[in-house]
Amino acid sequence: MTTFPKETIAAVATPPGKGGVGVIRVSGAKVAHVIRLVLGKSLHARKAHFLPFLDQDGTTIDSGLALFFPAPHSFTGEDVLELHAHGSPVVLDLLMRCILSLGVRMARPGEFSERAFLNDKIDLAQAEAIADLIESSTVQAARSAQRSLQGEFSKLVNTLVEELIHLRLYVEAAIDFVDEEIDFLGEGAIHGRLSELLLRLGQIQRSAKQGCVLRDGLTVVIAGRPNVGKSSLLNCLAGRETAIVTAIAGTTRDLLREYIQIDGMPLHIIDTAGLREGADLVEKEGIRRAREAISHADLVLLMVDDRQSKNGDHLISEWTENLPIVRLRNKIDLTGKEPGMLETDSGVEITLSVKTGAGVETLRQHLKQCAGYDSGAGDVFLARRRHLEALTRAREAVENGLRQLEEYSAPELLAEDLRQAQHALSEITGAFTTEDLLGRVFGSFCIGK
Ligand SMILES: Nc1nc2c(ncn2[C@@H]2O[C@H](COP(=O)(O)OP(=O)(O)OP(=O)(O)O)[C@@H](O)[C@H]2O)c(=O)[nH]1
Ligand SMILES: [Mg+2]
Repeated sequence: MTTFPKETIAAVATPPGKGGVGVIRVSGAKVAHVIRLVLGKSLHARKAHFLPFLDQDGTTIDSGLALFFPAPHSFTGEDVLELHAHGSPVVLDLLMRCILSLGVRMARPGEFSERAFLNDKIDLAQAEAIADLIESSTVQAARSAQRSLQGEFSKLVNTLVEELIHLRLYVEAAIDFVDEEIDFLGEGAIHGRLSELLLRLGQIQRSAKQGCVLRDGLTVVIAGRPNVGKSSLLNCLAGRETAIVTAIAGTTRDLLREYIQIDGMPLHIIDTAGLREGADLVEKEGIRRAREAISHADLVLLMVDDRQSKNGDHLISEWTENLPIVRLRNKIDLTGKEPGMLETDSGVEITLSVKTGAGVETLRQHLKQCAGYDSGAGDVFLARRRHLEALTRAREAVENGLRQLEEYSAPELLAEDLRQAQHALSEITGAFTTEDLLGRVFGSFCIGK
């Protein structure tokens, strides 16, 4: 675990720029010293004081509210001072300079949250939820982040960790008392508990997956031959004329990005240059970029003109192995086909007309389904890919353990799998961490958090 931080840190906690109020936060052992010198008097715990803020020669920099939260009852668990000044960058700069001259150093990004974590005020998933709440771009994302921040996600994970600890004790007892008459492992009880554990892991995984989509959004790339209606679809989904649409093949050359929401689910949609041979230099570059965008997509909408018989797969098949593809047959207003969705051998195919709008709603609903998103689901908590990965590792370990038990009756191997599963889950809440993981988590925060 990281060494206990000794230095006192300070940062402006409000966003850069001008505003009604600007807040400076100070945390650490030197807070009392800062209070004495900047405020000239002592403060009552957790009471708002309206006071002048003084610089070293006693001149008033500004007046405002000062709040003192003595350790351990503060956000970081250390002594914390908050100064609420006027939101002027100059005033805040002067105040910061004054505080930093008292042996306090500038906080690194996320350092307040990191200290809160190191002092056991919050766990790692909650610390991440703070950053996610601040960054959230939809109401649903904010609500889910709040749920994680209040510890709902951690509570679920901790219950599973407890169960794993019990199971490990049980299995290890069975190994130690192998000669006893009672056959612990043969009873079927352990089998049932493992299956139950897998079920619950699966539920959390589903919920976390939704949380991940809510946080990061799905990246959807529209690809296909020139002139099939890709840019028209982008405009239609975005609800505005972002892309130029003409009857000339090769209209789009650059990648065009739009950020949209479908019933609260964030989507990054990318329109690309039509794929074809023999294009000019500019279009060739566009096609190269299109291919790159496709290879990084979460989902590809592969569009063809319904008047053409081919499904367009040959255009992208070389570099889209394992990539989810939804096939779109556009311009059905010209062929008279009915709008709708079809399950084919190669996946889902949606017939639509971007021009008349027929079938577009089917596509929108299908995109939600692809992301596993349910706007009515109440118990989603915001999650990160890191959490999903840990949940997957835990699940694989338990599955493997169950197999060891069923196929080889090998309790030693099961015990090791259970240990690994516990380890993976504990990484989510930070009960097991490495310096590297902490650096990655807190380094992505903004200053003052
Ligand atoms: N009839 C009909 N025309 C459509 C439909 N969708 C798009 N179009 C027309 O098809 C032509 C090409 O549309 P775009 O959206 O520019 O096609 P694109 O795939 O982006 O083309 P490139 O950028 O050249 O690759 C335009 O004239 C559109 O108005 C549709 O559903 N029905
Ligand atoms: Mg286009």
